[in-house]
Amino acid sequence: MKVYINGEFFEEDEAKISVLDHGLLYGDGIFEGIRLYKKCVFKLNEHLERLEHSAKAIMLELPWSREAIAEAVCETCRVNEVEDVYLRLLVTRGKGTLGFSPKSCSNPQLIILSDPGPFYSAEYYEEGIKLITVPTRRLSTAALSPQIKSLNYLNSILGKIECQHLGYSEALMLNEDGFVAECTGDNVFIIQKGQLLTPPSSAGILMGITRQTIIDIAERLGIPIKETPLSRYALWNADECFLTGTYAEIIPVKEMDGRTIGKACPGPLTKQFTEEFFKLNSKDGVKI
Ligand code: PXG
Repeated sequence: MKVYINGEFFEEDEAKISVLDHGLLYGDGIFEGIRLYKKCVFKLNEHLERLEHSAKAIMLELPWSREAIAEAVCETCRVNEVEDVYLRLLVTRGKGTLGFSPKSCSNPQLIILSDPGPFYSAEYYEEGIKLITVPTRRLSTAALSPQIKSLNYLNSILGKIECQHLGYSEALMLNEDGFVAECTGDNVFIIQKGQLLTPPSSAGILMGITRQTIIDIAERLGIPIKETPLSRYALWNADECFLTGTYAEIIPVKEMDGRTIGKACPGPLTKQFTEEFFKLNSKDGVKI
């Protein structure tokens, strides 16, 4: 893999940043996970808009235009000669002195990594995944906006560690009020009596780009969609449940806290959303 750093490409072992970069020292930076499908960067504009919003929230002035970042993403795909890949784009605060103040940092680093996969096991997509609720709650929105895709993912990492400790591979995380928020890196949907339900932004979730894609598909297909607070009880008794994320794509959920979900996994609407999602993938984006 050739790694992009501020306009240059490096072999993986040669790609380096300073140990005084505040991205490393304090998780002071932001990122996006982006997917290339058949030489088309899916929803690139949406990802770059979200990156700009994260940057604004942490008062990190991006010294590159959206067009320049888009070109860097496409160039990374071309240089790596890939057609389908997962891209991770990071912006660190840059090298500074010790101490939290970002004032000592003047040179943000734009880094683009690419990962050809394989990603999750095929079994998850064919048979569904088992979820378990973990004790660690999502961070309070009053403490840190979940919209900021920051380089500090310890909240999600703790969720991951806890579910793995219990023998599961993915965790359902609740918000402070005990309502369903999301998984460690994926949004959650259920289907109940033909209606698609997902937690609202006020549940303290990242407004996923895949989540929005599913909402758009539902609206187009005339499937009723509601963003509403969900309890664990609602998930246990759902007809269908699935997770969405750039990395995960769409993963059906077969079991939640030991309760089998619905009658078959993947359920019929989950299958339909998955088909529609893959029809869009190589269309709704930017050709490299
Ligand atoms: N929630 C959280 C907390 C996330 O980090 C999603 C939902 C899904 O959002 P999108 O926009 O992708 O539909 C995410 C996505 C990585 C990585 O290593 C990043 C995510 C998930 C898994 C891995 O780059 N973020």
